[in-house]
Amino acid sequence: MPSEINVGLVGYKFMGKAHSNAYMTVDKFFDCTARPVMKAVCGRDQSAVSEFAERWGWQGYETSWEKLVARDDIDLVDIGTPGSTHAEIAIAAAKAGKHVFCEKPLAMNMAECRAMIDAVRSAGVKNMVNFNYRRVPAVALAKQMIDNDAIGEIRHARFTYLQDWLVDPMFPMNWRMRKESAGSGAHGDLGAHAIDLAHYLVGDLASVVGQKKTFITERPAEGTSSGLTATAGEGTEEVTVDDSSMWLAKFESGAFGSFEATRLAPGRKNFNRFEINGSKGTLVWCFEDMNWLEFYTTEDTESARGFRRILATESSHPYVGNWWPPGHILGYEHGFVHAVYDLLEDIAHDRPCVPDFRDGAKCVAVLEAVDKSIETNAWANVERVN
Ligand code: SOE
Repeated sequence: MPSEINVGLVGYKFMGKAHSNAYMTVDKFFDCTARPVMKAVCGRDQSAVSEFAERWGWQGYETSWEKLVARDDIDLVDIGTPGSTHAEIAIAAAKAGKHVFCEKPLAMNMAECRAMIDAVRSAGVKNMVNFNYRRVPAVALAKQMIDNDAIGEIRHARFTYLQDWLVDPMFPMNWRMRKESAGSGAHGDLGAHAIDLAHYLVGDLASVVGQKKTFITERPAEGTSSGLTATAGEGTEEVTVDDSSMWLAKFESGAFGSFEATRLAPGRKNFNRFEINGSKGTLVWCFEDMNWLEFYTTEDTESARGFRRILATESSHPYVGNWWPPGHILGYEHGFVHAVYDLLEDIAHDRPCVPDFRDGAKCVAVLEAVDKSIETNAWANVERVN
């Protein structure tokens, strides 16, 4: 069993920071069987990536991902770059015998997903897609409660992911608004999280019908951009992805689902919310109040029935015992630490990762089914992924 896992990270912007923070922190709070060694971070701009490496505790840096992937001293390649680059890097990493951790959505389309799955399976390497919201303690608690039959048979599940950072038409272009780099807009960026939570909590989606729309079709050209901030350059550029998507779904179980993803909901910053109604109870969670889980059960005495709010910060709640005393709440970054902890343990103990590339592909299959339903103006079945 390895006592160390050497990591190479590709990408050093928003996700690069979230992942770097996770590697820096994980073995301080969690007893890792194999601790991560932050070998090298990779980016094209030498001065920016070297500064990032220094600041975030990477031993070194590379300016070509091909070089990073070929290095003998890297065990795990972590991909935190735009979606259009995931397949090429992941396939090369797997062929070089590296374990692969990849940001969501896994790839631009199902053809890329299938090639990525083939590559990791033939190489026999561990693979995980980063759906960080699964690792929020209140969400993992919801999963435990559903598995323990707390809400009974699920009938309705509503997933809403709303942001407002593009509501200003003067917000400049960046890679997230170009089809060739992002694949889709709110649909894939936010909808992917909603779909993954649906798969995790409710089960597989079977068929869908929906709409996508680009309300703001032109924006100031890109000057500089990082994360969700940007400055304008000269002129304007056409937006080639949706800024909103809305769709209905049927789960394999027979439950109904509704999904909404938008970057145009004023006041909603990172409003990733679900409400799941079962035959004897309801669970509600929203990331903007991420430590709380709401629970209603018909098993309470009738006169005392009502939603209770569970503060998921007790040491008995998933992941929490490793952090602070009860009530000392957790934040966005902790989900990434939990994901990295699970990944490192799975590698160390040679067991499958969850969610893996197959789960990432199942999510892309749903995104594509919604696109198909838009093209055909009808319900579309979700492709099965083996
Ligand atoms: C931007 O919309 C974004 O950073 C997404 O890319 C992330 O996946 C989500 O967690 C927060 O919003």
